[in-house]
Amino acid sequence: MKTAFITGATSGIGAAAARRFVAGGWRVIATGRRQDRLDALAAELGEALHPIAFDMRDEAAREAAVAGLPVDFAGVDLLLNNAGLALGTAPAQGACLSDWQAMIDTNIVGVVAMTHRLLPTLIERRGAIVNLSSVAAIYPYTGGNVYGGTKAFVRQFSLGLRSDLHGTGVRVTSIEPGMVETEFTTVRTGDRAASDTLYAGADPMTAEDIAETIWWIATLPPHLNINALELMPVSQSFAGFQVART
Ligand code: NDP
Ligand code: 8X3
Repeated sequence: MKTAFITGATSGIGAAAARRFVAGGWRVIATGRRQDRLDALAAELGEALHPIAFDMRDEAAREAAVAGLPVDFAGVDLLLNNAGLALGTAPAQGACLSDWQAMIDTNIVGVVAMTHRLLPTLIERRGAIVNLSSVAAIYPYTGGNVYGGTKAFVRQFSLGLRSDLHGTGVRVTSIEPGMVETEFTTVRTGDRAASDTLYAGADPMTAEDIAETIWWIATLPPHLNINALELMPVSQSFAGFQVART
């Protein structure tokens, strides 16, 4: 039986992935800060799920979470670095520095630290790392500033890991979705009413769409590696440059 370590499994893509991997016969370690969400997921998915509530930004908590894994869950075959957030929609000149720090600490430091901690077991088991980047890594937009920067880091870190892990059999993938309907938009705007309008009427992708894609990547034959995968809903595409005139 294989084991997936999924960060940010209390909602959205992470919760959908936890359900998908348990349905596929895997054990899942599910993490996030909200204990009540993890309790509900554990009640739903049973013994195949091992929930651990901790803040990804807390170094001691990260270490305790991994060091305290029960023996059945200690060998990790897949690390899904999914926990992440976007805070604020303001341009840089109106942004809050603490929001920027929270995104860097979660989206970059958390991903790097979890990867570093789990690399020995992933190498031993010829496992896989799937990192949640974003289209924001590639296409800049107003208000995307630090969020886009963190996701560009995740993409490049993933490609760099591919090089470093050459010959180990460990697979690494950067997934780069566009709009997915999750609690992400609520966190970003801090306001449900505003978030309802962010993707409203746009027919965004669902968390299940992304979970199914992650499952597909994880269950490909072991000689195949998806390096990077960009996905958008049909309703989303690109626009041009902006020009300021005097
Ligand atoms: P959600 O807000 O639904 O889920 C985010 C998850 O991250 C939650 O489980 C949350 O758990 C966890 N998380 C956030 N901060 C922390 C922290 N400090 N410590 C531990 N866990 C944390 O959003 P999504 O499912 O959409 O987001 C998942 C990933 O997908 C993110 O990395 C996001 O950037 C990326 N993404 C999302 C897109 C979208 O349109 N939705 C598009 C492209 C990429 P808790 O709050 O319980 O701690
Ligand atoms: C965020 C995706 O399309 O809202 O990661 O910029 S999008």
